[in-house]
Formats: sequence, structure tokens, C-alpha cells
Amino acid sequence: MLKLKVEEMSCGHCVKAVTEAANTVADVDAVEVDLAGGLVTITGNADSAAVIAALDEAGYPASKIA
Ligand SMILES: [Cu+2]
Repeated sequence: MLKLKVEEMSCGHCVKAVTEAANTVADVDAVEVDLAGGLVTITGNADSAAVIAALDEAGYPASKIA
């Protein structure tokens, strides 16, 4: 499991965009977004750098917290 702090998420559209961006990465099984907390939890064996790159590219700067 991968936990990320993700900036710039402010509404349901952002949740959808972040979820879709994360789902483009190989080995992401599930994406859970905590909009209020600015947290994203990824289930699966995805490479954390690849997930962070995908979210950054979508406009949501992300950093690994666990
Ligand atoms: Cu939004």
C-alpha cells in the first residue's frame, strides 16, 4: 500500500482526475481519495515514483508519506 499527500485537490472533479491518473499506472489495484485530508491511498504493487509522476503530470503535486 502507498499513501500520498496530494496538493491542489479541491472538489469532486479533482478526486475523479486523481483517481483516473493513478489508475493509468501499472499495478494500481485501487485508489482511495480523502479530499478533506489531501490524502490518496493506493492499493497494489505500483511503483511509487510512477504514481507520483502520473499525479504531478495531471496537475496534482504528490509526495510519499508511507
Ligand atoms: Cu477540483
